[in-house]
Amino acid sequence: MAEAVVLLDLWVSPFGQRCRIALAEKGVVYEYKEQDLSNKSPLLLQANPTHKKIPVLIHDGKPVCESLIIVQYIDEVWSDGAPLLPADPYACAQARFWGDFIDKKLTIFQYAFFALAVEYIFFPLRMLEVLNLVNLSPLYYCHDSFDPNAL
Ligand SMILES: N[C@@H](CCC(=O)N[C@@H](CS)C(=O)NCC(=O)O)C(=O)O
Repeated sequence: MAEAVVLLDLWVSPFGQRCRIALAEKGVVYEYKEQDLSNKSPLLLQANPTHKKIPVLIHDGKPVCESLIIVQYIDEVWSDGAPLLPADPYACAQARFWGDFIDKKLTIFQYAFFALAVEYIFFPLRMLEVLNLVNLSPLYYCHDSFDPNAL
């Protein structure tokens, strides 16, 4: 029977992308299960009760959490494919250093980008809310009950 491999993931996640690249490099066939992080599934909560985060690789019913650990696990389990990390210990340490660097530094920019994007999307609504408070809202002036003589 073929091994069951499931990836709990979210398309935009850089951590998930890391695991998808590793699985693709090794040619592993797996089931992709997109997760809604605003309403976490019982499967995600059960598979990663400590952090409750994606990605989670479930291999034959056993969950593996944390993207760098998942990548290492993929490399070790599907060892017949080309290795993901260099054989030379020093080169391997360098590769791990950059993986860790990305976790600590680059992802901060990604989070900041999304936070800013959300700010920009909601900016017009926030502006209307503030203008409404001081009766300057265009919505207020377009309202049926607006009577300029009453000013
Ligand atoms: N260190 C973790 C980070 C995983 C992570 O931050 N995942 C985010 C999505 S990109 C998540 O699941 N967030 C949900 C939450 O924080 O509740 C890894 O490398 O797998």
